[in-house]
This record gives sequence, C-alpha cells and structure tokens, in this order.
Amino acid sequence: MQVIAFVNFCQLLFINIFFNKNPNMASSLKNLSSYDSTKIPDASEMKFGIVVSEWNLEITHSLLEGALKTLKAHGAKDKNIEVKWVPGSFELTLGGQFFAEYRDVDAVICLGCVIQGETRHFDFICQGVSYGITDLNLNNNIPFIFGVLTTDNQQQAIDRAGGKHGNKGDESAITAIKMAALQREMEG
Ligand code: DLZ
Repeated sequence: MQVIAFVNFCQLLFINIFFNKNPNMASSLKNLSSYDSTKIPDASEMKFGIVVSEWNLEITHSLLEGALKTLKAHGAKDKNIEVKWVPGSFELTLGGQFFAEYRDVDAVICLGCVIQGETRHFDFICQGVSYGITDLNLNNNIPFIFGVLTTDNQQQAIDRAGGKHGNKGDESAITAIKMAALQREMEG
C-alpha cells in the first residue's frame, strides 16, 4: 500500500516537474482540439442547437467558430444547425430548455466563458450553469453539452478558445456528435 502511494506520488511529481503545470488540470495535458477523426460518427443527418453567451464575447465567438467548423467537418449541414445568443452563461440553461421545447434537435451545445472576478459571482454562475445543464440532460431526452470555460483569468480562456490548449468549442461539437450517435444507437 505504501509502495503504491509512493509510486503515485513520484508519478505526480514527475508530471508536475516535466510539464511545469498542475497535473489536475486536464487541458494541461490534453489539447481540446485533438481527437481521432476516424472514430467520430457521421453527423450529416443530425440537427444541432447551439446556445452562446454574449459575456466575454471574443472568447465565446471563438468557441462558436470552433464548434461550427467541427460540426461541419463531420458532415453537419448549415440548415441543421441553429445558433441562439443569450446574455450570459447563467442564461445558457434556459436557452437550452427553449431548444428542447420549441425545436427538433438531436443535441444542444451550450457555449460560455466565466472568468473569475473579485467577488463570489463567479462561483454562483458556475454552479448555476453546471447544475442547470446537468438538469437539462436528465429531464429532456437529448444531450446538452457543457461547453463553458471557467477560468482564473482572460489568458487561460484565450488559451482554450483556439489558443495553445485548443478550442473548447471543437471538443463540445465532438461530444455533441458522439452523444447524439449514442442515443440513436440505443434507441435502435
Ligand atoms: C454578471 C456576470 C459576471 C460578473 N461575469 C460573467 C462571466 O464572467 N461570464 C458570463 O458568462 N456571465 C457573467 N455575468 C453574467 C451572468 O451570467 C448573467 O447573465 C447575469 O447575472 C444576469 O442573470
């Protein structure tokens, strides 16, 4: 037991020193835009809703660009992708719910960016949107994708919106395609 704990400790130490970053941060090790395109299902018959937050617009605009480019790269047609804007990330949940109620879509991608400020507002927004999107997934029979960056500062967001860590929009699009395909497969 002690030996295993020691080996784990050494692994973490190595990763920490080698990458000079926190090993708990997934995107330090994984680029958000890297995936094996041969393993992605065909999206040509799928319909997508995308809800995007206007807060931190330069970032969310890049997330949207990434998501659109990736959906289309896997066959999704323009006419089958609808984009709606909401004021902030807190409103992504209701925007997503509107898609479930008023549109016929296979998956909804929710894109936003919450950057830590001086007050606790960050925590409330992050909690609201993450619980909100979880509820959407459980209460509607389609997938809702959590494409929300929650970062300490602007640079971390830039790095994950088409920067050195890839684009969360790409990752969200791939997740949407995979989940829509999974649902189709299980429905039979
Ligand atoms: C108010 C607020 C703040 C301070 N920061 C952000 C943010 O970093 N990212 C974001 O998407 N939205 C932010 N908002 C707006 C809230 O999401 C929401 O739109 C307002 O609180 C109104 O409900």
